[in-house]
Amino acid sequence: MRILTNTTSPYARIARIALGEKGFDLSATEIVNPWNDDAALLKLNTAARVPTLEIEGGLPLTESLLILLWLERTRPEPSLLAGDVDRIVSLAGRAMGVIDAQANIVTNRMQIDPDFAEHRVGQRRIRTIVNGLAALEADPPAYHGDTPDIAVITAVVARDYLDLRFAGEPWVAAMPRLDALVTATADRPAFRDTKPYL
Ligand SMILES: N[C@@H](CCC(=O)N[C@@H](CS)C(=O)NCC(=O)O)C(=O)O
Repeated sequence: MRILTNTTSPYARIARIALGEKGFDLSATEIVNPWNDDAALLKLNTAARVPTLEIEGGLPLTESLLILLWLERTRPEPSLLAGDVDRIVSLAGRAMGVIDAQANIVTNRMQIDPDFAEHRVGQRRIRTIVNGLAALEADPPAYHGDTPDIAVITAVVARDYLDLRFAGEPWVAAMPRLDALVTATADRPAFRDTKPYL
């Protein structure tokens, strides 16, 4: 098994954390630049996006949440959905909304228009980030020190990605409870080894 990733993608980080928490060996991780149409990536994934996971037999798996679905089915323990599954999925959806808005702004700023965030759609994306993080801060996912569920994973990924890409923006608010979640999970190898960097 090998995973193609870059060092920044929140989607790839979600898959990598899940794989790590499930006990998969990620030494075959390959760093690629999806925007350069890396040949190995294009061969496996017509969308040329990370994460792309090549499983035994060479089959490519793509889409972070589908990779989580596949993982829960093929290696159920430890579960990333243990506990109140309704609440976990609901909170993870909220965090994914934040991550999608973050990635949308970053992509548009880098690839199309540095002023994207000033436009109407950019403003909507910022609103999603601000309101989504505020809601998660008001009612954060619970972490008890054992295997984190997907609500914890996605909330931590969203919080860390905010720091990576949006530090210093005027609309970024304090979020001590989400920061505490980041701190509480920081020493877990799956989180520590996938901390994003530019
Ligand atoms: N829905 C996909 C999104 C993956 C995605 O957009 N990855 C970005 C990096 S953050 C990428 O590879 N972008 C390259 C491109 O869009 O061409 C998932 O959940 O895995």
